[in-house]
Amino acid sequence: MSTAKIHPSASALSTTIKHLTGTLQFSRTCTFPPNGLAHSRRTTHALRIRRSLTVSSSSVSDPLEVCVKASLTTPNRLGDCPFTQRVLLTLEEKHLPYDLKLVDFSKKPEWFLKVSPEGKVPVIKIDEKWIADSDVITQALEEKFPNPPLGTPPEKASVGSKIFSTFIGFLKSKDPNDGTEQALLSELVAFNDYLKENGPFVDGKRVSAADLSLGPKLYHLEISLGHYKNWSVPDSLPCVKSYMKELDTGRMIGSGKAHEGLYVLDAESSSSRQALQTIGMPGLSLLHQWHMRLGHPPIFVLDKLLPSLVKHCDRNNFHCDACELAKHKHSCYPLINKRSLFPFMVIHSDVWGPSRVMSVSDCCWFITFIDCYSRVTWIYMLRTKSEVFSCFKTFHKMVHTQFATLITVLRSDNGTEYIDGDFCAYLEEHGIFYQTNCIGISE
Ligand SMILES: N[C@@H](CCC(=O)N[C@@H](CS)C(=O)NCC(=O)O)C(=O)O
Repeated sequence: MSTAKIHPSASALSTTIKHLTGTLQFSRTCTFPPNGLAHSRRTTHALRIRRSLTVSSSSVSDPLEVCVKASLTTPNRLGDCPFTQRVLLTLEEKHLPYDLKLVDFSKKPEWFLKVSPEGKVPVIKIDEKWIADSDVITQALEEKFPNPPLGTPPEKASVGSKIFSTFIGFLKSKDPNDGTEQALLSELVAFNDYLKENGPFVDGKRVSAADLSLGPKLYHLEISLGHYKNWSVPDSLPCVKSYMKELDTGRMIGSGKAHEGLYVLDAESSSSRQALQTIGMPGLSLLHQWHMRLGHPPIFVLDKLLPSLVKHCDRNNFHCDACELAKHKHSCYPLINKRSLFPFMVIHSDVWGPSRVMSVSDCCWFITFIDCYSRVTWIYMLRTKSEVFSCFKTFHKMVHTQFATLITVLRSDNGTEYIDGDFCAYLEEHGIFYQTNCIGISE
């Protein structure tokens, strides 16, 4: 049996790192798509670090320039590099503006190789000097911008420090029995035990540089191992799991135990009660509120789920605007009251059927021709839909003979019956334009 934790989707006092799309200007938000894992089932998940804001007394007027790896799959997006994420999180945490310089790793430009001879990211420009390596960068940022302080006490600095190297070992291993998985697990178990005693963060209640380094690495670990090895951090390590979540979304508001594929909430615990709370809507019946909470099931389903509530409800008076609107194919068109300039200039046509009841002449379809100028309507009964073309020819001849005029436009709803076979050729031959609107729409 495993445990799931439930987290709120947003926290009011939060800094979110989201991807910068379009212009690559400083923003308080930028995301970390798992670059190179375009087919991962978790590619849409982005690393988000949300915590209470601290007020920084340091200030820089110009954004700091940071070279980062560009996504290999999506133009103008940040690629996946936990070292870069560590630096960006540090900048965010210290409220320092920055400018991202995306580097195309498939063709590293000359200017980049000049500032980073090893060709590695991240690289940052501080006091007109380019500095490489996330360890050196975060140290330099701490010295130059000490507030808020992010330093980790020396005795805690090595907590979790072997997780990344053992993860790489397991990721690269081809032999499932070579002990690399066990090595990673041992590191994660040790980290779980540490958090249980000292957490929720490495330095207790305070986020420190160690978390900003470890968080992106754990995120990278989850995405890569999930994608390449279908492996995830086991449920038996709840402190590591909530640490990752804590860095991702903020508070935990409830927990549930996995049971036969479902996470069952303990309704008695106060945190779960909070998670289960829904907002009551004054003016709406209880049944309607449950209808909305449960995803708008039909009344007969509600009857099975909540018989005592449905029993007291007048079924005929149970209406839900959202359900009705969801069934509408399209909204109404505004009346424009436009008509053609002379009779038979535009003919609107539509086919209807098949009718369940045959006519006395064995027809179950009909076609309408409406003159746009006069709104006079001709209806022809059809035995099959394939008679549409011959019927139109009959109508066309009738117009020509009886009214001594020409049809210039035939308009229908894009139904295939009007473009099949020789129909198009016939229209072309007689100089009739064929115009369409959306299928299923007669307006
Ligand atoms: N120790 C460096 C490691 C930086 C690193 O390995 N960066 C990778 C990207 S995640 C890189 O730039 N590799 C060069 C390449 O792939 O060509 C740090 O902490 O910044």
